[in-house]
Amino acid sequence: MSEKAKQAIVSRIFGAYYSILPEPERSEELRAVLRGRLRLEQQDDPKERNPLAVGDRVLYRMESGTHEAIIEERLPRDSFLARSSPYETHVLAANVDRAVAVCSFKDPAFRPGFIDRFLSACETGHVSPHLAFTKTDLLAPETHAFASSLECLELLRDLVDPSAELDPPLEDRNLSAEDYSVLVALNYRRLGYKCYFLNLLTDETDEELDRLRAAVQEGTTLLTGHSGTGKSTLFNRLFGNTAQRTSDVSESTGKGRHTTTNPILMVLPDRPGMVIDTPGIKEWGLAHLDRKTLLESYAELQEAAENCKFRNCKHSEGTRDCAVQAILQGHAPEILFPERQKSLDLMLESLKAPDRVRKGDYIKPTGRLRNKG
Ligand SMILES: Nc1nc2c(ncn2[C@@H]2O[C@H](COP(=O)(O)OP(=O)(O)O)[C@@H](O)[C@H]2O)c(=O)[nH]1
Ligand SMILES: [Mg+2]
Ligand SMILES: [Zn+2]
Repeated sequence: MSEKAKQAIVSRIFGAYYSILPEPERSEELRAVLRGRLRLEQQDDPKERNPLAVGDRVLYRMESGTHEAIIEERLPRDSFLARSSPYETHVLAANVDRAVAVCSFKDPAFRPGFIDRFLSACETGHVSPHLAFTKTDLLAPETHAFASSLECLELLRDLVDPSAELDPPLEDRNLSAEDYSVLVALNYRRLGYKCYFLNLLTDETDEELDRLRAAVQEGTTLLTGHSGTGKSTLFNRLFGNTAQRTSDVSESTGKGRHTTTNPILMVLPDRPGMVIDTPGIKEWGLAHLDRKTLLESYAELQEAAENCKFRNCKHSEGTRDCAVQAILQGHAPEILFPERQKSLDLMLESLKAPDRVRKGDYIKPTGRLRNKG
């Protein structure tokens, strides 16, 4: 073991062993295990499911006389994307530059709560979020008309204005569920998030798709979203079939057949970028965040949090003259969009009573943790 340790990227996790891609070639995967004590030494968060995540940069040596690598050290993370329950934190990936949430307007249904949790996870993990809204072709012609109507524009403005009196009120407007989904989606664009409205089934050239493709050329991009929203279809539209799925270590050993819930890192030939594909994710819990961090992950509250005159303010309910509370209480020139406020209320409630699991919380503890009691 006199050889110098070399650097690699974790590309897949199979419980106790890993696939790693040696740098800088990133061509052939090695099967790797952890040096014995690494698990104990390197966890930032004791609830972390695994000491390593896909995308982690590691130092390794080859075990003499074998083809197995031994991971000796995890290098510091630039960014990470995590979801959590009160019992476990699952770091989906580390060192990602951006994450794309793929959200369909229909089949499966549009879920703004998921988007808001995704955005807060990106914000707190230093990952740049992108929102790909798919299946626009399934929207009714009336909804397409609503999306470009003056009424829609006015709603985007008035729903965040506490002094505006909606006439008629929202309930009396005959907005379909689809219309409302589009309104909610357009609000993310209003907030400055990078949004793409896509019909992935047409071959016609599409400016939105080209924009997204340009955004993912370099660096590492994670794709996520519920099952069936169009992630695989989007992947193929962006990269064709040229992307090389890294060799599947599980097939050669027969183990790890039940690891489909884990993300996979892929290198893109002819391009500098890498893509991390995640399986369909049902829930995105944020139990690893505290209340202040969660509030400050909201783009609409960040400026107020910075300008809040109290140092280290927790923005607690009842704090008089707190700039964040002023927005939440409706005393600021601009308030939260109703659906954003609803998501925030639900997330704050989850943090207050962590043992009561709600819809939207990520609850599934692993067998390992369950056995520990
Ligand atoms: N109508 C419509 N169907 C789509 C669109 N994108 C994907 N689909 C279909 O939705 C289904 C699920 O897509 P898939 O890419 O497998 O979703 P994944 O589970 O997120 O990977 C497939 O039948 C796709 O053909 C779209 O923009 N419009
Ligand atoms: Mg898929
Ligand atoms: Zn404050």
